[in-house]
Amino acid sequence: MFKKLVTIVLVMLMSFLLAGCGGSSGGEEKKSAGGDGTYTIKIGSPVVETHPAHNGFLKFIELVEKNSNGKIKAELHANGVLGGDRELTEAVQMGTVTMTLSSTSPVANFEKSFYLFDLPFLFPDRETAYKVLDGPIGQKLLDNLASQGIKGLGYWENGFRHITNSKRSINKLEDIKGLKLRTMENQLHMAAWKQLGANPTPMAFGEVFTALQQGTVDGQENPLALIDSNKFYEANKYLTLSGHIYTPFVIMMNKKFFDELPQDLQKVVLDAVKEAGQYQRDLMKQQEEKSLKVIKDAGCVVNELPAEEKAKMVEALKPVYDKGAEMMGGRQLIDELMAEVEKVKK
Ligand code: TK8
Repeated sequence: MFKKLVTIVLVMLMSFLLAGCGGSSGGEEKKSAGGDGTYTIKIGSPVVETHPAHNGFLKFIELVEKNSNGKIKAELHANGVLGGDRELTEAVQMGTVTMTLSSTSPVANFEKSFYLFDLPFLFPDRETAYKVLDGPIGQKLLDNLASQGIKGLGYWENGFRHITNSKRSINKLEDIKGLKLRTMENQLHMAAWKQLGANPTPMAFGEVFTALQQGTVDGQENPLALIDSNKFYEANKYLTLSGHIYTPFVIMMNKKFFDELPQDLQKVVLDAVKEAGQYQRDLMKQQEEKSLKVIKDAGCVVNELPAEEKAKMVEALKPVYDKGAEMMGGRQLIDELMAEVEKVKK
């Protein structure tokens, strides 16, 4: 009898202790606030500290800490130490990281509407890209992330993508044929390079430099600032300025964390992302010329894809739009975006 009583008491004690650990005290939803009522944003960044997106995060931190009167604190884990685009997006979904940025291309594997920005030659210039991204279509895609447990906060700039390789200058479209090109982990990018006769190899960004150095791939394509910050020019002698796709960075936060912020602090976060984004975009414009000079001074052979070849590339990549419509479940978003581009472009 005594033994039975002890067992019942022990079981009751264990269940009380477990409830204390697993649930939140008082039964209300577990809040993101720390014991002192402050909120800590743990930021994971996949880019190196010499890239303007790092400065963008530093500006964001300065703004949220100042404008929240210290109620929000932020810590930045840079240089991809917490992972690349995919790992960080998954970490934000789980809440083990509060906030990150990623190129939109890998995010398309989580939310298919983001394939929209992988369509070639979508934007004539960066100002048009900004207006579309900061307008209703950009907002629609940010809202679509909610189904993934992610609060889309805004867009910063990665930029127009150009091709580097170790084999040859690309002076005409045929020169692309047979090149082993690293692509982002994105089916539309792979389809585009296959369409041009290259051999696309999808790979996380953090593996690219080694793959180029070891010759696993002949080349890759990225904006100038990343070719510079990640020193791809050390492994690739040839740079062809093609500008074939404009890739945004999408700024993402764990949705539960954002929803649990008081409304005034939600506005502080959104305003800080917007202001830091404007700052980062301005830095990117200045960086472009600097990066091109670094690449040229490193001895790279740099050429602009001739206009007539670019026109052939645009024509050759038209089927990618059909593939994009298939991936996104219809052409509606594409048609909306192209109408928006016509409306806002200079
Ligand atoms: C950085 C990547 C990079 C992207 C790529 O994490 O993977 O080539 O352009 O910016 O998102």
